[in-house]
Amino acid sequence: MIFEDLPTTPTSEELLDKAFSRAARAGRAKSGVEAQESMLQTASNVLSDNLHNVVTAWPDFDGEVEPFYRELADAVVGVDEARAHLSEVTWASRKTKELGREYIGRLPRDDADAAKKLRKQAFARMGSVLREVEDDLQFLNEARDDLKTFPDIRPDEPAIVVAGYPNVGKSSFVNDVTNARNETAKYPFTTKAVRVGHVERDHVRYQLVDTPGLLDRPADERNDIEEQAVSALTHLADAVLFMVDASATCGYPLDDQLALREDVHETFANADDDVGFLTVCNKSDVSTDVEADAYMSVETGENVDGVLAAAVDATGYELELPLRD
Ligand SMILES: Nc1nc2c(ncn2[C@@H]2O[C@H](COP(=O)(O)OP(=O)(O)O)[C@@H](O)[C@H]2O)c(=O)[nH]1
Ligand SMILES: [Mg+2]
Repeated sequence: MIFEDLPTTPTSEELLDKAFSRAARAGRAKSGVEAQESMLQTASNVLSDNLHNVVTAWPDFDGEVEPFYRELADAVVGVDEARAHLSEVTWASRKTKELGREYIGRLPRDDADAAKKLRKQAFARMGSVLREVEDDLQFLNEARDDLKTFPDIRPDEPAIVVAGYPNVGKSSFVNDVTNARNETAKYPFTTKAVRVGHVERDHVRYQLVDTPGLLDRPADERNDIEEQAVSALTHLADAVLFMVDASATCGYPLDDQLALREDVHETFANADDDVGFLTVCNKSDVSTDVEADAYMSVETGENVDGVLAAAVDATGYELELPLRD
């Protein structure tokens, strides 16, 4: 996952502590004007390099970040906002470097007291530069904490997104056919865990993505962030498996379930007219009283494999493989 390796962002306070304590150590190794010069050089390097590293730790949102993750990142932290904060930090990195150069150039050759005064002045100015980017560093650190919690979904592997009202059996299905139990992660904007399970067919690894809190209720009940997250999912999905419970023991009338199906179908079809769409009636042990592409019971195991095979088919992924008859 592209945001997994983002390091913690240091605070202004931490950076200044680090820079000034290293500078003090460097100063103690020398004397007179040289000591002041060494302190200036050290503080300027530590600040400038660390600020630069904060910026380079972030991926390029236009180049390296897959549309799915980019849109999710945009929903959660705001890509333009993150960019603006990063460019402030770039400014601070340059500024602390420049201040070091400027003050080293102004140091007198033989007046240690005057040199010390200038060095202190430079440190004070570096301190104000760091205070100016305090909020930017804090924003980036919080953004990093949010982005790190993204579920590990692989944009390069075909994905089957599982949708449908709560309690129709989505998680039961994903758990049953995959090894999903241990692969859950929370989106920062929902308290519910996203389940991603994997299953291999003909040497291709398929992902089954269960998205509680997003595709289990009508679109008009989603907030902006959830809406954008759904849009991010449309970049990812090769097929949608829409699950209904004709028995309505899930607690939602069948009519509502079918209305949600139209919602979800429209959302995904509008984004990508190649996306496969499969309506599956689960709980066939209780009721099959609905028109669907397939019927199964995760409870009894009836036709679960058939549904998985149909979902894999619906991704159309095999057809894209080269060297296939
Ligand atoms: N009778 C019956 N119950 C099922 C079946 N599949 C799942 N359930 C039950 O339905 C409930 C909700 O299942 P869950 O997988 O959590 O639904 P989700 O909210 O859509 O993820 C659980 O109590 C399951 O045991 C089925 O095929 N038949
Ligand atoms: Mg569930």
